[in-house]
Amino acid sequence: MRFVRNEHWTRTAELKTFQEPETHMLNVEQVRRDFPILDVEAHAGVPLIYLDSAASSQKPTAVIEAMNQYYREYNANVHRGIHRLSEDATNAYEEARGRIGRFINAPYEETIFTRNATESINLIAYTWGRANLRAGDEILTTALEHHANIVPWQMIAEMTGATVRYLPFNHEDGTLALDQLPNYLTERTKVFAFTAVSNVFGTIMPVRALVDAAHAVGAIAVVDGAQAVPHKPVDVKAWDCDFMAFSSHKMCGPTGIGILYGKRDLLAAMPPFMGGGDMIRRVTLAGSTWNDLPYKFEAGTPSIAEGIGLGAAVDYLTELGMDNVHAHEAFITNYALEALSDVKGLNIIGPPANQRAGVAAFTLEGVHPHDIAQLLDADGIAVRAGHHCAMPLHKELGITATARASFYVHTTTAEIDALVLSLNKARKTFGY
Ligand code: 7TS
Repeated sequence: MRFVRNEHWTRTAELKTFQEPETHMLNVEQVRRDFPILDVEAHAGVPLIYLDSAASSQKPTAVIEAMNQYYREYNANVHRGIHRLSEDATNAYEEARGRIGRFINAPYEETIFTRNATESINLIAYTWGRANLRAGDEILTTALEHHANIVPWQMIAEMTGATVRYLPFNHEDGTLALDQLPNYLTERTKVFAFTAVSNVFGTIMPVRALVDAAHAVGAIAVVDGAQAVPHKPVDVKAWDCDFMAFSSHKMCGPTGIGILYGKRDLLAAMPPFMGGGDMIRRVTLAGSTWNDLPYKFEAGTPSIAEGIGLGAAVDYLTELGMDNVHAHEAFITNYALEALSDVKGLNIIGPPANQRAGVAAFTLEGVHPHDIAQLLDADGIAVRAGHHCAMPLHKELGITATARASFYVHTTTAEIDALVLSLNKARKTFGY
């Protein structure tokens, strides 16, 4: 047992002692100095405890500065001018693409800039889906997905006459009901779209096994990597997935930019997503031909500062080491699950710590998740409350909402201790 004292807290709490794993190599105090927002007070005199990285991560100085530098020193459009600024901007933007691709082991021409994971999945549904799906075909996704991996498939099913099916999950631990997979993944299935990590349960999915199962019935495998790429090493070639989507803003990068990875042959055979500048080779009044990959899928002036910012985020995470990022989150998640289990009436949904990424969604008996979030906010603690864009998941569980704490490279055990104290306070406020 040890006593933990957090500057912000006037009382001390008795909490369990955890041994830091040997692979845990992040110097968290040093990491915290990289994030200027962590010095900002949530309210006057109340320090910020940011436990909402699964919704959007905070940004290190290196990312903010890379974007500032672009605007201050070489702001210009890319792929167009032959003047110095435009050349510098093009080089920085395209070099960022190369580094982002290497981060997930994707070749340059298979690394497509989009606005976010949502747009990446829509791009696949609208282009690959419209060209390849017809009545009688099935799209398989799962009942625990984020809406971004459900709604585009429903829309494309409506357009093509295909049917969407949903692999159930095990309610007690938030894992997929893999024993039922043969009933859902059949020769009618043309696409199997699933998340690598659940944004609510935190479940880490067996991606390679699911990809192999999809390929065994002749389906393509689409991986939603939005909650995976920011938190652990990801290698799209080792996964052998056909497509993978993720967002910059959840991995220390800016909003407004994301990535679609796709296998070259599939991308080459797909029609473009949007038409306009940059995505064409030649335009005549009679018709147009398309640019090479990856530009064929990138119509119009892109998010240049954001691409450069994501490149800086990838550099930052690479410098920390993704194995270390993952190890730190595993340590914090383990600590959090133990510490939260001491809060009376608190029920955490999802798997045990060893199968879970840095997410803990929970209910607290007698306190609505929105009230939890509001009471935590008064103590400077930022969590998300609601359905987390996973309404079917919550409906399956028979609940409307949960509160969710999520962790990242800067999360400390002291912050978890503060969360536990604040939740106990909330419980007492509501008379439980
Ligand atoms: N897929 C998963 C698994 C996600 O968690 C999210 C965002 C998305 C896709 C969509 O990402 P976007 O950047 O395109 O919006 N998840 C959350 C969340 O859990 N809380 O806020 C956003």
